[in-house]
Amino acid sequence: MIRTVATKPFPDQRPGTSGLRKQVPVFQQPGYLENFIQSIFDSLEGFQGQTLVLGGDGRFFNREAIQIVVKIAAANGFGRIVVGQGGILSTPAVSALIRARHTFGGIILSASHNPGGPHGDFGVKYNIGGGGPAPENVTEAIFAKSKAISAYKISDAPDIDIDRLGTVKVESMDIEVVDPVAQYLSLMKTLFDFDAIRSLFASGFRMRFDALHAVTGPYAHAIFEGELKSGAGTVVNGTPLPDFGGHHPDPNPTYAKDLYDFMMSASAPDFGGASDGDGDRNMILGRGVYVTPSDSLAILAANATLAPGYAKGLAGVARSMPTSAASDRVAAKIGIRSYETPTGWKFFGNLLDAGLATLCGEESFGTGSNHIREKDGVWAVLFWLNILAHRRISVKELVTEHWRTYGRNYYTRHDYEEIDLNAANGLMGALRDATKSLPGKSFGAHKVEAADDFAYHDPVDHSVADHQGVRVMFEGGSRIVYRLSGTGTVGATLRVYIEHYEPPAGKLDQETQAALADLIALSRSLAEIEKRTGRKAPSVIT
Ligand code: VG1
Ligand code: CO
Repeated sequence: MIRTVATKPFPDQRPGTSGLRKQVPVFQQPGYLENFIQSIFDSLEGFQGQTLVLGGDGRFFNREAIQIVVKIAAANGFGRIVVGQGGILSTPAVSALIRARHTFGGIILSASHNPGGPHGDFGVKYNIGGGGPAPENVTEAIFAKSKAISAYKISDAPDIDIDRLGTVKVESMDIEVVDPVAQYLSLMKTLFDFDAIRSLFASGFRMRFDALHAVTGPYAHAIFEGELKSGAGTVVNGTPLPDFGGHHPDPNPTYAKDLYDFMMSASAPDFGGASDGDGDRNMILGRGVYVTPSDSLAILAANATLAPGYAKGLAGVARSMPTSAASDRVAAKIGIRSYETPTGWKFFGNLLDAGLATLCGEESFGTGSNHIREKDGVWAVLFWLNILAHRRISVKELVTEHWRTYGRNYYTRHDYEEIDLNAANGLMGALRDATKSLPGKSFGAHKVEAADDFAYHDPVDHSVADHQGVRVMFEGGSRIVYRLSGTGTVGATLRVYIEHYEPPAGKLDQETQAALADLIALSRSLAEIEKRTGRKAPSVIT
């Protein structure tokens, strides 16, 4: 039976950079998840009888949330739900399923790289029919509905068995429980040369993939060990756990430290990769070398035609504003378009749909292409393996060769987490004001060429997104960028992005923090970080 339940709005349901992300106890309040799901449906039109894809990253509250979404979708008139077995689907797998099955949209239950467990975070993302994150007009419409909601509709049917493959019914809606990996794997086979990668492994090439006890475990076991015969034990931490084993499921040198240290050790294999909670991020390492995400995007762009899915060449490369300009240099050299968008994958959607860009990337360990409308961790690892299978050189050689051709964009991101919200807003306000007076000023060897608060004019739908971060650009291509995180759940997080360009003939083998030392010091004094936030140093450096 369908029930209509009276409810009151929760005023804090504004979706951020990627969906609504809150601490688990917030989501566990009676009616909280129900309200948000009903608000999503209230903001949509024309879904009666249509199909919705549903899955999550297996974190704490995933299974309960799946049942609630199913019952609200049934009560609101969806015709079918395609759900991953056990409630599991990575973010890229959801995007792939939406596209392959031409569904109305999808719901992803994840707080991505944020920790999970009873005291961790939970999240809900709505993806549109093209497979990408809901654009701003949709998320704002959801927020508006959430502020005015007075009731939600829900079926009182018993819970469904999400562990058994097959189709069952709730009210008049079909629920199809599918293998989370199958369709994704078939898509990867159309893009990459699996035979070449198999021969690479057969030749003795060794890798380690760290799934960080998050959603990519099942994908990695099936694809690397199963299809590509990478060898038993290639995948570590391959079982999704509700609390990710107590760790941040975030593939960077800080939170994937075991993998990082292993790759820097004497017993390192040839290649290392990791992915995040929901499977859309990636970290790439070689023996004794860590590849920055910005460099990874540039290197994939420069070598893309080695992969069958990109053999005809790229239309263009898009990167988020704080991402280093390394990919711009590749685009300029091979004569393709390049774009600079605000942070967040949703801004790539129009460029991909319009065929203006093929590859996209963010400095935050996100890389992807027009195969779906999300960033894709396992895809990035496969792309690297495909390139290495053809080049048969080490990761270190490939990276060094790249720098010798294009120059090196030394790059680091310094995060100041959980700082006071007012202090953070004051700091950003002061920087915004300073943009007018900074151009022309010199700080040691660095002369400011331009400064602004980044605004993006979408070339396809002509929408404008402003206040996307303060950029201070110096002569010679160095940059400092400041912005506040849209995904944190406690206080504010200030992100400071620091970059210096060294031409091909310059010093290419310095340690990153050392190479950037004077700009790092300037990034702190320019924004008065210690005075305003009390922090002498960042909490995370990537
Ligand atoms: C962060 C990253 C951003 C990324 C976003 C979602 O956002 O900086 O590049 O798109 O997370 O990634 P913010 O606003 O906290 O800087 V994920 O893996 O959560 O989908
Ligand atoms: Co993620």
